[in-house]
Amino acid sequence: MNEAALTLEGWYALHDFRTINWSLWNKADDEEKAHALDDLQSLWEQWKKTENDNLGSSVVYSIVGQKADLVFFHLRETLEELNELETEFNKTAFARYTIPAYSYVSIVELSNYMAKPGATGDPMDNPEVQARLKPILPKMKHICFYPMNKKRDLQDNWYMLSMEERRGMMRSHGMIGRNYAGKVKQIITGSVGLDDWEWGVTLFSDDPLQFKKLVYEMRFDEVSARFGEFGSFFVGNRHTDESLIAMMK
Ligand code: 76R
Repeated sequence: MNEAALTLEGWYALHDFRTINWSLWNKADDEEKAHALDDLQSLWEQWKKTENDNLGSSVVYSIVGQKADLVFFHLRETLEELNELETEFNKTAFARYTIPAYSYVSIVELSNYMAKPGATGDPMDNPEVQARLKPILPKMKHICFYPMNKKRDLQDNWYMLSMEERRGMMRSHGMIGRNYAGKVKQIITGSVGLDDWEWGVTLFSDDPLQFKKLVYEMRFDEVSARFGEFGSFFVGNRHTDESLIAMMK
């Protein structure tokens, strides 16, 4: 059997995409709207507290285009906590005015392709590794999310390549990525056995054009050009609780 890449896992991730039911919202009276927004606000306060206590992280973005209107992106220690907060959200008066559009369940993942040879000790004891596995999500202006696979065709099967071949390609991938340091922040979440694709790719930037530049440049790199298969792309703008509430008013 071929050598599997070793992976380290951190917080579980839920990308919860919702469409706003505007016709229902527009029919609601002022009292119903105020109740819905109060519910949303108090849940959001809890998410902030969880983040301040370093027990998880949450961000909310609008989605541009018709695939969804909002994405709630949560990281938590356990799958149970993700489930609880999803149910808690669904119970709010605000959720009554939303329709599920798409969701993605995965876990923050780091692989050992770029590990320094000869490194000793348990990487889980390394504070830098811990910070990457349990990240406080960036509060940058834009988000881009898409799921992806690596191909398993007869000619191009990522999983049949040797560790050396894969490491070489991942090095080239990482070199391209590094050119975007400071401009794009990426969080790779693994989802083999958890959701329909193998990874979720979440990118954050203050300039949405950098998503296009980065993804385009990677298309020419062997690991994406030969092996990458991509799902739907979702792109949007950051919401704070104030901006979302203002938008609904
Ligand atoms: O661990 C590291 O961050 C260093 C090297 C690195 C790995 C191991 C790295 C760097 N990535 C890694 C793994 Mn990545 N990445 C993607 C996409 O659209 C496409 O073509 C692909 C989607 C983008 C845009 C991106 C960006 N990366 C992975 C994996 C797991 C592979 C596996 O295990 O087989 C996937 C699926 C994936 C996909 N990557 C970077 C970036 C960027 C910007 C970097 C540089 C990060 C930095 O140096 O700060």
